[in-house]
Amino acid sequence: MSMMTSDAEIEIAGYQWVPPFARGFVRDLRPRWACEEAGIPYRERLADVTNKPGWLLDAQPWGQVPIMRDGDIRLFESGATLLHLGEKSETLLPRGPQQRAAAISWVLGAFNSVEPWLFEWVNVTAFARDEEWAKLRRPSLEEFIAKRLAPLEKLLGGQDWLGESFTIADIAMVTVLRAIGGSQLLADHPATQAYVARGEARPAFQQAMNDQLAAFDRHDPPTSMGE
Ligand SMILES: N[C@@H](CCC(=O)N[C@@H](CS)C(=O)NCC(=O)O)C(=O)O
Repeated sequence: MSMMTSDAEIEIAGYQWVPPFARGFVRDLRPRWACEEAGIPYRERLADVTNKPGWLLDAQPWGQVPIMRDGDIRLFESGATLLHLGEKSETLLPRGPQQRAAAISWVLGAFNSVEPWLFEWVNVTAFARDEEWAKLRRPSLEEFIAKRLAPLEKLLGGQDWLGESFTIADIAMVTVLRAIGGSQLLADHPATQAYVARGEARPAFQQAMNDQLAAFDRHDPPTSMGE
């Protein structure tokens, strides 16, 4: 069941249209997914990525999504939205002190210690793939990423989620790892690959994804960016 409803306290901002390659990867997926897991109602507010509105530029230093409102409270950074939603729901963030500390640590670990390298990998293998520097960088980057994946592979070989139960740590890590979905790099780490698939198979993930994609279907591409 979609938790989207027009009169919800929580507002999550995303884009009304993005090019096909970006669909399903826009980071408002993270708080949407968290709301679906916890049964927290939210409303969406959609911006034009080619002509960003003042409300987005004013609320996010780099004019990016997601941003979130909760009544009068305004937040930016997808990680901050997950931590904020975690405070509202024990399903998302366990209350036991050690489990809670571990979940928060993994959220930051996903965004600080893993995501930057995977972001660079997408750059090197897709956006800049024809550049000489990208070809030169790829082997050492992949070697480095493998070192970041090794401890995950070990942990996830023995358990389904990063902690004792599914938490915002898994929303963070699964959405980060999806950047290398379908790559040999991920296939070389079968337990981690299975973990990503497990996350993506959750009904809450599917609902969040469907709701993000539905917005793109409702909007025409901006005139400056035909498909
Ligand atoms: N670290 C930020 C990254 C946000 C981000 O990269 N947003 C992308 C969409 S996934 C965006 O708005 N890109 C358009 C732009 O930068 O102009 C977060 O996690 O919230």
